[in-house]
Amino acid sequence: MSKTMHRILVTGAAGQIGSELTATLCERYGSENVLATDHREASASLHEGCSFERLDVTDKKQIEILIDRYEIDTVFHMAAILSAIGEEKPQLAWQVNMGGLYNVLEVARERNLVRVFSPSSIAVFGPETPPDPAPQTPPLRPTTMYGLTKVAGELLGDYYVHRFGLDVRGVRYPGIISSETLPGGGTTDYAVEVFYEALRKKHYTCFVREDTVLPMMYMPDCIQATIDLMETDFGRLVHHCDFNLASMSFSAGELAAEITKHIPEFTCNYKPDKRQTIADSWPHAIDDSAARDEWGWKPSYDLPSMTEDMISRLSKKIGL
Ligand code: AKB
Repeated sequence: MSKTMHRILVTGAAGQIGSELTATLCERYGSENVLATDHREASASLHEGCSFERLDVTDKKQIEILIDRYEIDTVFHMAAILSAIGEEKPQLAWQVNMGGLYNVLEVARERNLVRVFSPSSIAVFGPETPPDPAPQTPPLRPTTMYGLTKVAGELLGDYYVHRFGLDVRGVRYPGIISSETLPGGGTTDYAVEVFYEALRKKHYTCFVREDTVLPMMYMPDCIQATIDLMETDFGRLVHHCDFNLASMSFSAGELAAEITKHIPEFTCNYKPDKRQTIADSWPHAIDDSAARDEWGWKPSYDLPSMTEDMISRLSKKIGL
């Protein structure tokens, strides 16, 4: 049997996934048991209920102090520099993604924590990966700094499992589509931006080609997967830090066409920029049979149901 998570620290809690994950963890484990942290000041809604502290994950001492002060036993380590910013600032991406993860794992090892979640990404794949679908264990040769840090992060997490007996787990997130917090600095950000622009301006200029197909997932499925994996009994797991995770795959043009069903005036044009090269290096679809077999992963949303829900939530949020 796995040990139970009681006192949880979330890094990157003001980010796209971190903010919604923190809210769900508060509901599930009690907000008095969740500590949200981020390198920037978080919005007031994130503070509601749970404690918030500023945390720079590249500073190990700061992590140690918070883990001791709040008697933390579990870390969801969501802080990272994503693919597009990672190409603009590769040195920073290495420092935050590798340095931050190493610090978290070391503090977790030294204090014998119950569990660490260390997210990975479809960015671990590269142009040599079979794209339709990407298998669970192909040779991993990414061409971005972000992808490279995610491959090293998966290997490092698995090393801590086997060498030190630390319970570290992670999934390879596809592009995540969400209505609460905007993504920042990723290649798949167009799949969120398009909704805001469709509602506000009835037009979007997309930074990847119309025929660009990438694996995507709606936030409720993303949160469900994260929590399901973390609550699975350790004994069921063969993989640890590198689970492929799939939900839906569509082209930028197919997404625009789906939005047009709800907003008939919406138009989209395509002006690929340097993020196209990153998108072209990633697979179109993902084989997630290991996640399905080992911990029962099953997504709930597809392109039509995600689009309908996004439009309904964003219309309320932006007051339309
Ligand atoms: C990005 O685009 O960099 C991220 C990811 C797929 O990990 N959304």
